[in-house]
Amino acid sequence: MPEVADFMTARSWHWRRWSFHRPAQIMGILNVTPDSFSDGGLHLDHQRAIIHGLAMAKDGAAWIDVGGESTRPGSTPVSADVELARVLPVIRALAAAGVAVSIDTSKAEVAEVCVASGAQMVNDVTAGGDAAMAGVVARHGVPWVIMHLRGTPATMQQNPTYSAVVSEVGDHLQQRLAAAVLAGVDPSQILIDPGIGFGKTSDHNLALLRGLDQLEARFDRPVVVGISRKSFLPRLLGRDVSPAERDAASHVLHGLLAPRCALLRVHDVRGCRDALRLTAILDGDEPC
Ligand code: PMM
Repeated sequence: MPEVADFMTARSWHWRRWSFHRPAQIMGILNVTPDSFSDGGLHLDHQRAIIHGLAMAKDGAAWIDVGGESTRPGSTPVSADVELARVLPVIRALAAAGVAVSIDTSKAEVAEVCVASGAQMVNDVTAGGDAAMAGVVARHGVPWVIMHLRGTPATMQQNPTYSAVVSEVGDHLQQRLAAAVLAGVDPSQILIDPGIGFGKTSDHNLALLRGLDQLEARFDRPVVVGISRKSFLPRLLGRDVSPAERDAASHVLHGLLAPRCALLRVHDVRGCRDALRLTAILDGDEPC
């Protein structure tokens, strides 16, 4: 296995009927919540959520990531029933239209129902914090994004400290992966995500973005990255910028990150697609 991933060379990974590769594909964010940090409340109405999901797919998102519970710092959890009432009609409609949907949930019960209703991937910010999640993923045989999160959304930004953030995040994901495999998950089902903004300072986030090659090489799995509109961007920019005004900065990073990961989780799909297209053209690759 290489010491670091060679981002000059494209890579692909396959599991059953699903393929992932870098340069990255786009995963459009669809939060059917009242309180997500950027799009909270915008898509709580099912019809509006479905229209937005279809538009993102048309604009070039390979996946639409549907979530019914906010994970913003300090957010409070909701019940499985509430989460399902928010996401199920949206997942059913998008799946029926042929859109590849992932369900952004940390509850096995929610994942089970959503996958049975047409979701093709589970995006779990707690990486199996619910002990029953691995069983659901193993039984259905769908891809599973396991993300690094320190603490809980309620506590994660309270003075996060690491001595070597890239290797510590890798160690945590390795433990989660080992537990998943023990529960019957095939390692080829797994995608890994360093969890940008989840229990990390701006410096930690930057170190992780610079260390994606190490993470990919360590796991030989596709890497998922979510930086879209996150609060470390205004900190890096040195000025106050509202979430809705962070797309330009997000897309600069998306263009730079595209050769280094397999999925970019983004709010503004059209802008991201433009960034990826220009990056590909500049690098002499096939434009998306
Ligand atoms: N970020 C959020 C939610 N879910 N899932 C993954 N895999 N990676 C992320 O970085 C991630 C996530 C928080 O952002 P949102 O409130 O805009 O959904």
